[in-house]
Amino acid sequence: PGEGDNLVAYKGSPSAISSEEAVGYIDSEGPKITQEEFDHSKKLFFERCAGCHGVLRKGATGKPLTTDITREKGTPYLKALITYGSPAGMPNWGTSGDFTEEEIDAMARFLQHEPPAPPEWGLQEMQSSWKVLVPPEERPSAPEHDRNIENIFSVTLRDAGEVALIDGDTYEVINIIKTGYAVHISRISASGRYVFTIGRDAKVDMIDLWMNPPERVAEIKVGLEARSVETSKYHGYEDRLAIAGAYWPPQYVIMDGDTLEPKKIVSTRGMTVDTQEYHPEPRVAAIVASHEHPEFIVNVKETGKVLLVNYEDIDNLSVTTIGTSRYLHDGGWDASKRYFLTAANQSDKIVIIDSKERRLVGMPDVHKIPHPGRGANLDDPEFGPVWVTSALGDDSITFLGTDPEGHPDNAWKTVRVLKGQGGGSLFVKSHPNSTNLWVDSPLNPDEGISQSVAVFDVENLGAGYEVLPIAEWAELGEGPKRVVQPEFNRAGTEVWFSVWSGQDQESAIVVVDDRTRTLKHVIKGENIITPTGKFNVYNTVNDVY
Ligand code: DHE
Repeated sequence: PGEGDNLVAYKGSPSAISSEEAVGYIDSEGPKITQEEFDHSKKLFFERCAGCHGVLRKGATGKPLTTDITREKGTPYLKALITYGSPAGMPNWGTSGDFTEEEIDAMARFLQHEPPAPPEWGLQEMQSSWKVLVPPEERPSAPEHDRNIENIFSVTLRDAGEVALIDGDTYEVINIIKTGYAVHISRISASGRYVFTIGRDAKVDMIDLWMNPPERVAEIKVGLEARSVETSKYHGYEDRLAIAGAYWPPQYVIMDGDTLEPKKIVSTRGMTVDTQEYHPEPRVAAIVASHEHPEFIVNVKETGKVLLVNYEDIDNLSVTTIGTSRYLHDGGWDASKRYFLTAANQSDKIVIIDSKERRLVGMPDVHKIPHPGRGANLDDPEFGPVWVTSALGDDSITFLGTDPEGHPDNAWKTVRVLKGQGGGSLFVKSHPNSTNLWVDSPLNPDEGISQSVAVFDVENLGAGYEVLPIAEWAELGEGPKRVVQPEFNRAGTEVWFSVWSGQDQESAIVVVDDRTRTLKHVIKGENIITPTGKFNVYNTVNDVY
């Protein structure tokens, strides 16, 4: 039993690390394998397996595959697992036709040899990849165009290695910008001027929205593989610093906010929170900028630690380390922007950090594999302010109380669980000016569910949800057409969805009128290739969701 193409597209995304960079040897303890089989298995491992099992196979979303374990399991067991997958989430690489029988046989033996390791990436490598394309003194001193910058959207064009900057007032594509490979997120500097993108290949690009058209002004590669970037937002530090977190090597780097010059690199290798044993590959997941202190809040996935990295004096760096739970992934602020809520996905918990007092305030259990994105903040008619997450593993949509002052009995507890269309949900979204809660389900194996969204009326949550056939509205040809990631416009009157198809197929962005829940506009065309994440300038700067 496999999980369908949608989940494989998510979990089995190729690592940006080229397998040739990873050095490993056939060792005498492992079963017989030819050099050719070893090299091909190494390539397949980086392409399909490293994302879940980790480059060093210490495990995360996928089980650990270190040689003490794989040698005990043996070749026949490993072959069966790779062929048929498992109910725990391992894809069925054999019966799906992705891997041949020979590839599976070689992979089962490869896994019983020590894992090949990719190279490190320190200051020297960062400095040689760093380019200031337009120095600060040559940049405009005021916007060179009269577009409404606060309503521009930065849209990931995943498989094209680009972002599209789209005018949210006119739906015009302002510019398409070459970036790193498969940009994961865009974040915007506190002034709203600069967009920072992070490629899967750990390339950060910095775009100046004041230029006409907006263009890149600096770039740097902070590692071999990464997912997160953020910029300083604390009062007095606006636009001063940027930070990027890497999957490989496991580290974060603090950079100059004007030029991306690397200033301080910090490794995240260390002990796990629970068993307190050394982990060689604790990947950096979500990063947000604190509004309470001059700090970045950094999620370290495999060790289960949240770091509050104080950037006041980076030569004497002070970091508050909060032990939470494994494996930290994505998250966002509550409506007051004091509490950071983040998913520990494999523990089925939401970790809640008080950024003002710098401590853990709660770790409520939620349903299977929470995946909030940045989450959604609502005013629940019965329970007051709540933060919402959906889930990958089942159809639950969980509401957590976030108002310790006005509603102390509900704070940091699950107050309500709604049933959505099904599992495979990645993102929820709302807006202070909206009474709707939008829930996607792009990874659900049922096409009807992955190509539509559910919308709940916050004032009448008992009434269930309405389903909107977003992909159908886009009027596209063949393709998976997964509907992913709701994002509001500046005014909170429209919600934008990506219809994410294959690289050679037609995709689109569908704009829905939030109040009437009807189609307002479709943005498509040859240059809208595999859109996924969308980041509205105002909402991203101000953490409105
Ligand atoms: Fe994401 C956020 C990691 C697959 C689209 N994703 C994040 C964050 C992390 C992460 C750590 C939080 C960043 C932050 O806030 O600083 N994502 C990973 C993975 O490790 C994973 C599971 C597998 C992989 O190999 O990348 C993965 N993610 C995907 C996809 O397949 C998605 C759907 C399409 C794509 O573009 O690759 C995808 N991830 C997104 C989006 C966000 C995100 C759109 C930001 C959501 C937001 O609203 O903030």
